[in-house]
Amino acid sequence: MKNNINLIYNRSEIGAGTRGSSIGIDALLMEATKKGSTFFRDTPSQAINDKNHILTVPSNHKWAKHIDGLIGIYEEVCDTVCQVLQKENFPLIISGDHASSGGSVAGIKKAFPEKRLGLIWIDAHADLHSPYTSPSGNVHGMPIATIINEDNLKFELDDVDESTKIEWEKLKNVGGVKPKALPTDIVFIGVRDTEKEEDYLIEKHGIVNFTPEILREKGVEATLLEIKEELLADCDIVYVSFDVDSLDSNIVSTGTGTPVENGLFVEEVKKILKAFLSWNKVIALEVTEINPLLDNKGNKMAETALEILEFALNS
Ligand SMILES: [Mn+2]
Repeated sequence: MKNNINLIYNRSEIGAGTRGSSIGIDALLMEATKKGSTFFRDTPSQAINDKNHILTVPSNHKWAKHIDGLIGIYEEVCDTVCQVLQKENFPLIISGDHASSGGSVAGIKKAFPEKRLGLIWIDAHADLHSPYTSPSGNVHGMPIATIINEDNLKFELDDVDESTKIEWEKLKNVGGVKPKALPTDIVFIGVRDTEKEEDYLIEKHGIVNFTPEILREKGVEATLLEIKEELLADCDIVYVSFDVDSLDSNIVSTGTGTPVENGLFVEEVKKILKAFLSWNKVIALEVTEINPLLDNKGNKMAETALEILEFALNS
């Protein structure tokens, strides 16, 4: 457990393909109030200025929708995360869509440019697309590409116009360091819904992916040990990103932008997050992609995220 947490709410949902994840943050806070949880009440917090108003106008950037707005979001998230870290506090970022995490990592790298940064990505997806390979143009599928500076031009499918190319370079440059992490310093947990362009990068860079099956075969404890003692042993600091779509959509709910079945169990994620929050190398956590508008079971995804967080945060 970290005792110096500073909450950062990023209600931007401009990287997502479907609207509603901005409300995910308030669904979580509402649930906490209802359950009598005092964590959010008692923890210092600040909010990023979202730019969700731009979503009423169609984007000019077909293969990186609203990337012009996202650059500002990345910059503000970057500066906020950096300031929290410089005060020796622990940023807990609760974000609408997962594009946010590129800004979070930029902020970590801005605060610690000399440190080797590892990433633990708990997600159904690999988030490795670029505007050149994305099937949708939704930037929440691209944050790792911004972090490792990977365009994957070998699989160039999309006809990306010059202005989008310029904005994409700007997005990757936020925080002033490029790349922000090495692909070999990324560990996936729960990734099970990828495209062939991403599979190529996973193989090319040798990114280790603990799918739900592999996690169960190895066991949670052994997996955690392998991550800490082997895979990320040479990293100085570690960022953990928890996309709620890593959870099994049949067991939990469809309350997230891109729900995927056959995912992680709630008990597994509880144990994983609790273990990482007690690891001194872990310096920031992000929780993202709760979308109550898509939830088939009321507010189940926000309730579940609260249950996981409460468990992980209490020592
Ligand atoms: Mn994601």
